[in-house]
Amino acid sequence: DKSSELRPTHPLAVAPVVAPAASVDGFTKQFLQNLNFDQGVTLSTSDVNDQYLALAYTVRDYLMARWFDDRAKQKTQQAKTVCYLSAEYLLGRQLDNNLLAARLTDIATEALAQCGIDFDAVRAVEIEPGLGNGGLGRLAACFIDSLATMSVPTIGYGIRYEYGIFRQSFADGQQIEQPDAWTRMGSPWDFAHPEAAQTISFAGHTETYDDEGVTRSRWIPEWNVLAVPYNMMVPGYHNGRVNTLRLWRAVATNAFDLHTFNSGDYVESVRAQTFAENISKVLYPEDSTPQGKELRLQQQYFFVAASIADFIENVLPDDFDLEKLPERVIFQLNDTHPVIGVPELMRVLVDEKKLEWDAAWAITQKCFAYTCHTLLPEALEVWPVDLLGRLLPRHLEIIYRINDDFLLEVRERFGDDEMLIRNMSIIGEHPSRSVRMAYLATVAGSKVNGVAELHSQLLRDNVLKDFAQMWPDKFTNVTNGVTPRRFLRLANPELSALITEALGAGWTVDLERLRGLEALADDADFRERFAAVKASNKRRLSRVLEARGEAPLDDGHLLDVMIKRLHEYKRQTLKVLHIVSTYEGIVSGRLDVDAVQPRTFLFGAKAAPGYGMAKRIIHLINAVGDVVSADERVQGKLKVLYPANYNVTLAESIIPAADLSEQISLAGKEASGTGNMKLALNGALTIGTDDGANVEIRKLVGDDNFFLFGMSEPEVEALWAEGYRPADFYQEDGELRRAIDLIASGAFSDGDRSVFEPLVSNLLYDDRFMALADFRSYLDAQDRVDAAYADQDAWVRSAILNVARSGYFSSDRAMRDYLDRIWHATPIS
Ligand code: 6GP
Repeated sequence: DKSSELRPTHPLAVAPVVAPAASVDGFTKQFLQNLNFDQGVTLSTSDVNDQYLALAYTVRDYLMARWFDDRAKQKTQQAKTVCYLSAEYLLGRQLDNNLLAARLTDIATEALAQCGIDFDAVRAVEIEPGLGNGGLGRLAACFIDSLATMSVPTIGYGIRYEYGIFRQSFADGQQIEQPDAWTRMGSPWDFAHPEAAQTISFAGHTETYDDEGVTRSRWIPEWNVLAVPYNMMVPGYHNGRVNTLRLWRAVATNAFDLHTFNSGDYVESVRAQTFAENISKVLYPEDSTPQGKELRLQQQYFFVAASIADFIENVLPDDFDLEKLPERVIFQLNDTHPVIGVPELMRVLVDEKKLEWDAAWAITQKCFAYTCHTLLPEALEVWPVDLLGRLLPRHLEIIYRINDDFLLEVRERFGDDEMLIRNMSIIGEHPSRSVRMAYLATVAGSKVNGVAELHSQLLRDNVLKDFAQMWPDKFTNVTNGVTPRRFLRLANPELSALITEALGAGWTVDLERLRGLEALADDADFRERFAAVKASNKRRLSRVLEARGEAPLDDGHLLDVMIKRLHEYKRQTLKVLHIVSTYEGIVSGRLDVDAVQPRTFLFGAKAAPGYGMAKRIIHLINAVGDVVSADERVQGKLKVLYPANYNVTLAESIIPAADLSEQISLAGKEASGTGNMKLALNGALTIGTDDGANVEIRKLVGDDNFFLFGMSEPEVEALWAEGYRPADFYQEDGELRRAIDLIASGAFSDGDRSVFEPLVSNLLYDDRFMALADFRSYLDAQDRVDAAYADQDAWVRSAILNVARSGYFSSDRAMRDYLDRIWHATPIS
């Protein structure tokens, strides 16, 4: 038989794949080979992008053998796999992270030097894959890093958007968006597998049929698209493990629209293909405020259906008994975006695998868990019933059935309380019939978690109150975390070296060890070295800014940073009011300019392109910055910097340099925040409200090392209930009045009062996020900041204590909490 003839016999063909020698010579050889044979250039004819790509291929070559092993194990092992379903992964640059994980940084540095190549120039050409908007996407990236580092079998599933989050620039201070063609110069970190594509269907109708005496449903779809997987390596830190991030790209099936084609309109029939490929074309740039567009639902179903099919068909062994599915997988729903996976798994189990409904539902409920990342009511996704029914008719039927069964259960438990039934129904009736995805996720999920203690409590008390009463044990909290590899070890090499010298190297995977720094906070020599690192990081940031054509940083300035998406609830406007008020104080003579603490206010933020108010706030920040930075009366004491296109890469330069971290959302609105953790971990002190994870940061670092201000969440509620009138605060506070009047007067818009009028009247007559109510308290806290900064020794001590006490905010700890409380999975060797 022919198959025996074709068995491999060559020794190399049957040997396991091995990595190249981990030496400078081995690395150099591999690198030059990749330059020659993959890039098709010699060293002398190569340009910096060739060098970057060849270097990336070389790093891959070292990780490859372990990746093969770990993927093979996934089939044979009995361990449970975490399938993280997320529409966003905000990965940041890969090169340095992967070198670090594979212990290749020093070898690569030496190898490139021996090739006469400037490593920093090579690093600089990498375009980060910006496949996410903000916190939710970056969290997913931190989580998969931690899971790999902890040797937990994991597949991250998502979408390979052709265009990630837009590139931001400013024209006359206003945001301009440009498409982010991140793969334009090559994408060396992912591997396309068109042969492993899944066919994903849409639209059409459903019908019932007789299946040997059983009436079953089936879906007759109208059109298909191929989901082509792109695999990326997710290397663990120094543990040899390589997990997989599998991102799906939409490609048209080769089934042309035959009717159009035969009618002779070739061009029209090709257009049908581009229609299908639109699905993975672009990341929706909305953050915390979904638009409810049909294409978005297509994206969600597309990646979730492909992922579930992939896991069942390709990751599980053949003939796997699906009753045992919960032993082998947990699908973690990163917010509501992947929740359509719930009816999809039901459809697969009931329609395709022919399981009984009840058995399928029991399996499904154990296979999903849901993380909520917001509290804003407008951020909870709902899909109009007619839209969902048109695109996914069978799924709508399944959702109705899930809802019927669920409401029956509610009646059994709580009686015929029609109000309660209406409030809890997965189908909302007002303003029009729609599917409430958060409710579907809550009903289906084995667990529901918020992302900080306060947030989880508010979910239980408000947003999902009825559900929490029905199923108290379903609800839990896992406070977010950030990866110490990227956000301390890579972003802050000098502080990392100082910490390693003091505590040994183990802190990178056991961040609680930073506690050991507490004792050193009282050591004058250590404080001096810590301060020297901060100063050096400021110089580094200054060089980065200059290279981008921005103003450099001034010596002796307190660096005050607010980096996060532009959103009204985050209250960048409150920050602007502080700046304008200080400026107004100087120019009016109320403040003695010689006594003012020099400060640089640094903003980094993108606004959703359709979010008018957020874009006006960007304009205001830039306008205020131009005037304040240039006014001679200020004598250079206040500078405002707003580098365009804030992203992960820029964050890695800003965070280590920051002195003060602005976390000033209205209490009860920021689910957690993770920038707050990164900044504290790098020795910035926080000025913040009692919101999100700030609450936990303050508890851990101590009141003396945190500047708390503003209303608490219950106080916010009370003021709303009483009737909030922002104009009253304006009338009563002279400084606030003068700051707002200055903006209204046209002082920042060449005398044109109309430019910021909508913003001013919004503050005075609406102010949903109560900036005016917290203004006085905020300014008082800023005075405390200035006073504290004047005592540098005490400030540095506080900064060290912030680092020492932030170990809890490692995403490794967060992953342990998920494993224990939600996933019931364990690391494997
Ligand atoms: C964000 C939350 O706003 C932020 O507070 C949190 O730290 C982060 O998620 C990670 O949990 N939410 C989003 O980015 C979002 O799109 C729907 O929520």
